[in-house]
Amino acid sequence: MRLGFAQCGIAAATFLEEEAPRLESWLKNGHHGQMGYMENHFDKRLDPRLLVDGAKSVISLSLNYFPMEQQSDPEAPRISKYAYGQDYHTVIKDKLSLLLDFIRREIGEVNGRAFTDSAPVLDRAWATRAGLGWVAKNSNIISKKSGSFFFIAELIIDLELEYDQPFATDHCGSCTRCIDACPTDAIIAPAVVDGSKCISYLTIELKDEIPADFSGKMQNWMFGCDICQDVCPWNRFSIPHKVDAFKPQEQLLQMKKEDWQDITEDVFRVLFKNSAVKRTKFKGLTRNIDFIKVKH
Ligand code: B12
Ligand code: SF4
Ligand code: SF4
Repeated sequence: MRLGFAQCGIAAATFLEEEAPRLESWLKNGHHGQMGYMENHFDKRLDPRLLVDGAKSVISLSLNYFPMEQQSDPEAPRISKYAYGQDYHTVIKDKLSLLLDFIRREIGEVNGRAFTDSAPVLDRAWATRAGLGWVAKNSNIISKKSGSFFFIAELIIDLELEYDQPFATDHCGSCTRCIDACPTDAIIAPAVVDGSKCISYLTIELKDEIPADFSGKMQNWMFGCDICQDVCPWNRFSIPHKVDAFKPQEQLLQMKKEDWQDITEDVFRVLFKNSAVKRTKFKGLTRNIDFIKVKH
């Protein structure tokens, strides 16, 4: 695809019947922790027709973010691969708006909206329905071709299209590597993650202090966590992305353990100018660095 998306599939815009009780019990059990936004728009999250007038189709797209580069100091606090470059929300929204323009030029007036991550849309449920991959035990969508290091985005439009077959098979088999490797036991059952225990939540979403129970369990992650994907055999097939905007700054890769511990707000601003890491703010990132400083 010219816009750089790796996969594309289409599903009919209908009510997500199977997912409704799963989402409800996830929320009831408090697995969203302090992510209050997950409690909002319950009905919209399960029915795209409530988000876009006359919605008929959900076009799901995946964008690879697997980086070629790594942080050079193995002792440096770790940043999740998805946040190495520029904020994916902006990068993907720009691509989706080009795609919507293209559809409008080719077909005519189409009512549609672009979504990725932040809206009340169950990105993973739509990706499986569109045939992009299966919901794996670590709850990520895995593609047989490329593993799981990709973002998911949607265009919800009022055009009826030809629909893909949902991805109905599971290729995790008897493997449990991700469940065994998760240091905080956040994967409480196959495909169910207690968000409030996930390092990604603790380092990015949680606004308070990180609870002491997690001391010694963070495995040096200061922003996000890739463990359950790094150990997954399907990610042996990951190939580096070709998105210039996702390329990390050299300075970010070269930062040593001590540089992170001494980071100033000015350096933070330069390093993370257009990055998703800005979400934690300087205060959040330094809280994380301090938390893992003594014991990982
Ligand atoms: C909230 C959130 C989080 C929370 C909670 C995670 C979670 N598992 O729910 C936290 C902060 C912990 C988090 C972490 C991460 N996240 Co996040 N997150 C989201 C967000 C905003 C909502 C997810 C959600 O609705 N959760 C509620 C649960 C109930 O829904 P769900 O996990 O999607 O599961 C549904 C399906 O799995 C379905 N299902 C289908 N078949 C089956 C079978 C069974 C047996 C079961 C039980 C369920 C099931 O049921 C569920 C309800 O519909 C989405 C973006 C979006 N708008 O969808 C990104 C998203 C899921 N995150 C993403 C990423 C990349 C991550 C991280 C890898 C980031 C990182 N490196 O730190 C980690 C991975 C952690 C993990 N193992 O899940 C990507 C996943 C891409 C992919 N390939 O799957 C998404 C889709 C963002 C995007 N647009 O690309 N995330
Ligand atoms: S991202 Fe890390 S903490 Fe979260 S479920 Fe995966 S391994 Fe566990
Ligand atoms: S590590 Fe194993 S169980 Fe976990 S997602 Fe990968 S294949 Fe599935």
